[in-house]
Amino acid sequence: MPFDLALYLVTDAALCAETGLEATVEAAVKGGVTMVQLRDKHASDEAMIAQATRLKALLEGSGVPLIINDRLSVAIASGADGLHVGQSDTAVQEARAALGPQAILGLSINTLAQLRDAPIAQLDYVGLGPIFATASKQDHARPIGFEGLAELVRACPLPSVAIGGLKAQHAAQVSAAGAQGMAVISAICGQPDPYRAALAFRAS
Ligand code: TZP
Ligand code: MG
Repeated sequence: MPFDLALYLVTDAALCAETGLEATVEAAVKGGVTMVQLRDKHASDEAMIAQATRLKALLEGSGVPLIINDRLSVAIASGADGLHVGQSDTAVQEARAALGPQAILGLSINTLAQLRDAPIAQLDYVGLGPIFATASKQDHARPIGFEGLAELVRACPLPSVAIGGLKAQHAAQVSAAGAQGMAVISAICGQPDPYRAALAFRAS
């Protein structure tokens, strides 16, 4: 499936609780979100498969891919379009072997050393960050700022998406650093109007 990293929504069930996860995703996609990642550190695999299946149905025909965070088995069982792994999750080679060549596979990168060690040929994109400290991810790595982002982008042969504390007002800096897009949780999840929150990114 072709993909566009421009505005990549990463979900947080707790933050989305008031609006509802599906309603949030639906509104955000109407507002211009181009990729959706289902991320849930607490749900059982079964609950996550059920949620992914609902999101996949909701996104049907939109051209917006559904990516699963961390859990290879959930990505496979739900028929999601891809998987995003961190440095200490399932190895990229193992994920690629299990998912096949068509799946969209992304990896989180925080340092040049991690980029050097990444199996680039097995990956479709990288997530670079965190740009800023954020309450949305526990024990996140050291923030890299826009200078760190630009340094990683220069060294990276793959499309990249910046993540961590990003708001619509940062769009120009992300694009100046050379990343293809922005990944966000709290700037859309838990906002009173996720449609307008997404629209704000596309307008800036
Ligand atoms: N990985 C690095 S920072 C982050 C993840 C999943 C959380 C981003 O959330 P927010 O609310 O957009 O800062
Ligand atoms: Mg992870």
